[in-house]
Amino acid sequence: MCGTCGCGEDSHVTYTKPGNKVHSQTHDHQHTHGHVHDHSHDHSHGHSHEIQLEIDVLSKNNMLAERNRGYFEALKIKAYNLVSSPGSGKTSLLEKTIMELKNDLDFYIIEGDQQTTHDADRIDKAGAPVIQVNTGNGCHLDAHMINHATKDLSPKENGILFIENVGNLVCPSLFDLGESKRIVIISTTEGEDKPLKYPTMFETSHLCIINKIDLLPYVDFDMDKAKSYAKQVNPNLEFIELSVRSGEGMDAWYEWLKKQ
Ligand SMILES: Nc1nc2c(ncn2[C@@H]2O[C@H](COP(=O)(O)OP(=O)(O)OP(=O)(O)O)[C@@H](O)[C@H]2O)c(=O)[nH]1
Ligand SMILES: [Mg+2]
Repeated sequence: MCGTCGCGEDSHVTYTKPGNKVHSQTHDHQHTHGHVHDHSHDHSHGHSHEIQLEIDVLSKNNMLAERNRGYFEALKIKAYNLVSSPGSGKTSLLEKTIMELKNDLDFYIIEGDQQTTHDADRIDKAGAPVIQVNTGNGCHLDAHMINHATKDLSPKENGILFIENVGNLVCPSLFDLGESKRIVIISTTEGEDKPLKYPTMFETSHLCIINKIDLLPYVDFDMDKAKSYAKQVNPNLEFIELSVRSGEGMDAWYEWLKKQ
């Protein structure tokens, strides 16, 4: 987990709605977490301490995630946690989905990035309520951030909440946010071996969207292999192949969303 990647030390999280800063906060757990990275000590006696801290951080997160889940269920809100490496097309998928379905469905968006409000600005233009969570040094969203951002967004009953996680195929996989389903996106430019290299992300997802199929003629991406690798780590994973750019496959995505 983040104990090995340096994520979160002194993390200062900010919550921003396009046009106005909501507020910022320093995260408790990130400080606890910070001890894990004290490289001045002798590593030979630090491991059980590190493991205990990781367990504590994750169990606190899981408890908060269950609270979020209860809140979503009470309001019949479907919450989807979108995870992927940077640049696979998460925001593009959301922009197009909002523009094409906003008359039928109520969308609410939480955008996670280390810095900038670029993605929230894009979503705002597409026409859905959005809040940007900047995680500072942190490389994932956690259940506490979602709790906080959800209160600011106040989604209505029967709404759909998309949570665009920080682009990273490792740490976000360990943090339950209380989502109804987790959606992993890979794009054809990333290589088909990602499910084997980053198995936890694929193991914990319900749906795998394979984006940028318009680029298939130009890249060495073996679709069958990609799916079979993903099935090796998660036999129950569903797949949708699409291109946000060309629109091919978007209908299958919309059908999936509507049948949930
Ligand atoms: N060719 C092609 N390009 C795409 C497609 N979808 C997205 N892109 C491009 O891919 C780039 C990254 O898209 P984003 O939507 O910003 O990706 P992201 O996953 O939100 O990125 P981060 O938030 O930084 O992790 C942009 O230049 C998009 O225009 C697609 O279907 N085909
Ligand atoms: Mg994005």
